[in-house]
Amino acid sequence: MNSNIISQENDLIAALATPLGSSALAVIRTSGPGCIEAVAALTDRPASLARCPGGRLRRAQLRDPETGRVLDDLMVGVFRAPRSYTGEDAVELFCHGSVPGVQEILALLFRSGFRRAEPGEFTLRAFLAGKVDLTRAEAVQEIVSARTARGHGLALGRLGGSVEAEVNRFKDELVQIMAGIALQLDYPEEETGQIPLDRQALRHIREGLLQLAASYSAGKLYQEGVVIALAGRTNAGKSSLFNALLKEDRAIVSDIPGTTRDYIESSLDFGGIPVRIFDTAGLRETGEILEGEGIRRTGQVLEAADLVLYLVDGVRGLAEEEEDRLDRAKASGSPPFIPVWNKADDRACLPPPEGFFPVSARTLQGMEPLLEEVVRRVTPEHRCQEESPVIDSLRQRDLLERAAAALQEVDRGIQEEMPVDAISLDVQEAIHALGEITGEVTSADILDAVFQQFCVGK
Ligand SMILES: Nc1nc2c(ncn2[C@@H]2O[C@H](COP(=O)(O)OP(=O)(O)OP(=O)(O)O)[C@@H](O)[C@H]2O)c(=O)[nH]1
Ligand SMILES: [Mg+2]
Repeated sequence: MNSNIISQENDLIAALATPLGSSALAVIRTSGPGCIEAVAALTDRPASLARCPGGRLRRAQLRDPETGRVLDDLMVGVFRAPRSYTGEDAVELFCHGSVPGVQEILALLFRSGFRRAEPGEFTLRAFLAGKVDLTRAEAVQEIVSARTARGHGLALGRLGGSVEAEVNRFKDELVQIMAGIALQLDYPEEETGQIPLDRQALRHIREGLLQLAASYSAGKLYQEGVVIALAGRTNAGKSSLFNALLKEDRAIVSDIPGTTRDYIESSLDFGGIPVRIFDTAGLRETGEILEGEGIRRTGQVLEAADLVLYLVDGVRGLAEEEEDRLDRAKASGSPPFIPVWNKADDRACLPPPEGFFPVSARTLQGMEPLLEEVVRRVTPEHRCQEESPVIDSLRQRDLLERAAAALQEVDRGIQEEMPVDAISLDVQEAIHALGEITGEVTSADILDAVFQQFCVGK
């Protein structure tokens, strides 16, 4: 558990920063005052390592001081406070990526005064040392868990301080307004003749806050992605389209109806959006038990999907029960679907009904407009421009909304000509919420909640 890690700062921590498995290299991270000497004492060159300037790499042998046994021949990266990730003295061990080797080195460190680092503890220390604000600290984990290049790029922007800068800009404006109010409160008898609260400016800030809050849906989209399912009657060409989208021969295609019995899942990158795509069993009334089970599972996949591509075999045309099914789905809006008219390459293909996208899973004709429609449908209203920051933290979104709600109260207060000191409380509430986003004001509970989501070694 992460609780109390704040009170434990300054002790020596260590953790594996790379996945445990066979690899060329593994990186073990350590941090804490005195950690350079502590690691140096476990090597064949304790004195020279202990004197090593920060930002240098040294080759050394790691030895168990009790037995003298060599555990690894490795590179030691030395960082001196405050010029390290955590702001403390820190050592990174670049050792061979052997599972038992890494475990032995960690065990040696834990016998030698180091404690196993909690998830996110290195970044927590960086935050407590004032090296990063909370939005940048959160971005570290968001980078690690990014699933597409676009998601990665957005998180990298946040690490660069895009969200911090935006939030601070709003906060500074509010602090200015607050200063004006304070002046008014200090000299109430002096009629300055000015309205101390610029309603227009406040509304502008509120809109900006809401816009940043709304970018969460885009941030979440690029980070968590969407589920797309292919559905339709047997032989409509779902598996063929699935393979065409994946550009690999993944699902079995045949002209025997009921080829796909269970759903098949794969991952794709659609314009930077991570997509989990499902090929499902064809829908039809069936007496066969196995196929019935497949259709039942198809139902589950369709319920969970963010978007369904509903395929119709354009040569066979729409079945009556199919028309009903689509009408019902359209009326209820659930699940959201795009109707697709497949086999457009076939001479016998009928003209597609209104609203259908004609494609051929075989020749790939019509695929581009279909894919554009898919991206359009899964992209939220908030079209994020390349430059504007996008948030990916529910915590940040809630606080932005809280600040915006407080500003709405301010606006109402002005409208109702409430006393300035009452109004100022809401301005303060908005400032406080923004301060919580960057971690300027924060509690141990909040930090626990944020850093618990991290990987160990980050
Ligand atoms: N001409 C033509 N034939 C296609 C196209 N797409 C699929 N087919 C053929 O249609 C038949 C069924 O294709 P599948 O992809 O297996 O269809 P499915 O919807 O997955 O079928 P089930 O798994 O049985 O539900 C196969 O013979 C495919 O070669 C297309 O775009 N054009
Ligand atoms: Mg199939």
